[in-house]
Amino acid sequence: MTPEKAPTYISRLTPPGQAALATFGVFGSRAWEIVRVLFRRFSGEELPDAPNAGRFWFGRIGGEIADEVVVSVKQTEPIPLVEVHAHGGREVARFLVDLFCAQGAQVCSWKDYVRRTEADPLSAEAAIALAQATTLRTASILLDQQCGALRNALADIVVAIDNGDSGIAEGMLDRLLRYASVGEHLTKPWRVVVAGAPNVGKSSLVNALAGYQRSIVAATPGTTRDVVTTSIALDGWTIALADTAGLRSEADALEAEGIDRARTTMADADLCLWILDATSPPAWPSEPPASVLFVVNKIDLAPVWPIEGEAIPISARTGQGLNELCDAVVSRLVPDPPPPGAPVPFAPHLSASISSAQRSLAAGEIEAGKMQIAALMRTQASIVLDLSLR
Ligand SMILES: Nc1nc2c(ncn2[C@@H]2O[C@H](COP(=O)(O)OP(=O)(O)OP(=O)(O)O)[C@@H](O)[C@H]2O)c(=O)[nH]1
Ligand SMILES: [Mg+2]
Repeated sequence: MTPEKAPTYISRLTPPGQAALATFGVFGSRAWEIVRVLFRRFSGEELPDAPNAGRFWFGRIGGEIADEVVVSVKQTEPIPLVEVHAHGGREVARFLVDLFCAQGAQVCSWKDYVRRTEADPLSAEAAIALAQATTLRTASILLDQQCGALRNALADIVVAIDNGDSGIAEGMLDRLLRYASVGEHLTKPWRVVVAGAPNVGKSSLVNALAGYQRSIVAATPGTTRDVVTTSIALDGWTIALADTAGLRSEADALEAEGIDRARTTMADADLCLWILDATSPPAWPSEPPASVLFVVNKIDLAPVWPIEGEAIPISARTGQGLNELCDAVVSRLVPDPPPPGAPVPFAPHLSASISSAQRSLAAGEIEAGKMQIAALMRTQASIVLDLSLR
């Protein structure tokens, strides 16, 4: 499609819903032409034919009903890109989008907009992921990737291959894959499950870590029936913490269903905190989970069994030992955190492609490996127009 024939898009860049302001991006060869038709300056003067990037104007868009807006020119080359800052709210947004569509613009989602307007596909994907980051730590790693950390590392690997240093390139790919697990969890939380026998203090621990009373705590064994998940962040890593029903063999039908759910959650978790009670004989798991930390709770009371070995002593009631427990969880989940600026494959499909390229190099298929890395740098996730915005 020639640039003239390519559609001009309008996209709401701020989330839908109640807000003071909404920002729209208008992108395409007719972006400025459409804005000129719709926009009226308060001074009554016409907008210029060809504006410079960085210029902005205050005025109105609409007829009898109109919204006050600021129009700003973000880019003129290679394709014009204009932002419209209007009032927020669903109806105002719908009204403005309809006006642009009546002039021939097409609606696209903000993700699609980022992919179309960002020259580097990896930067675009990192920018999209960045919008989902919930902690400063995960956001700063994604920001590094948006600024080119991964792209530059991949470019260096292609250079190494071109220089005939495929062994060096393999090592470089290996270093990237060190951070595959971290990369996968920048936008998706680690799953940590709190499990153990009834009444050992699982819900009390979840509440202590969450900082509020998320789960019901009671002296009656079998209080928690369903899986209760809480979002927390430890050392900047996001975690979905799941409280579960206490595991025991004698249980009524309802509790047995909760126990089934607890077992499924344990099987899917990245880490299990298996809680033991210092004040009753230890109830160990019948099958130890793949990744587990043993935690002895209620150490504010006199223990009835000798607590030794690697179990972490805590009191969910007084908070004793919780810092040590959090440190142990973080070291288990992220033993090797990436330093600032490090390249991180920030999505599972990136790590999968890097692994595949590494396998090709290891098998002596140098050209195939190089092509896989080059393809990764051109990766553009499929663009789906989100017409639901209209
Ligand atoms: N002294 C003391 N009591 C605690 C501590 N943690 C929990 N408890 C008490 O132990 C009892 C059970 O606590 P829960 O947190 O409900 O235990 P649970 O493991 O979630 O129990 P179920 O949901 O029944 O499996 C409650 O009476 C809590 O107050 C602790 O660190 N010290
Ligand atoms: Mg409970």
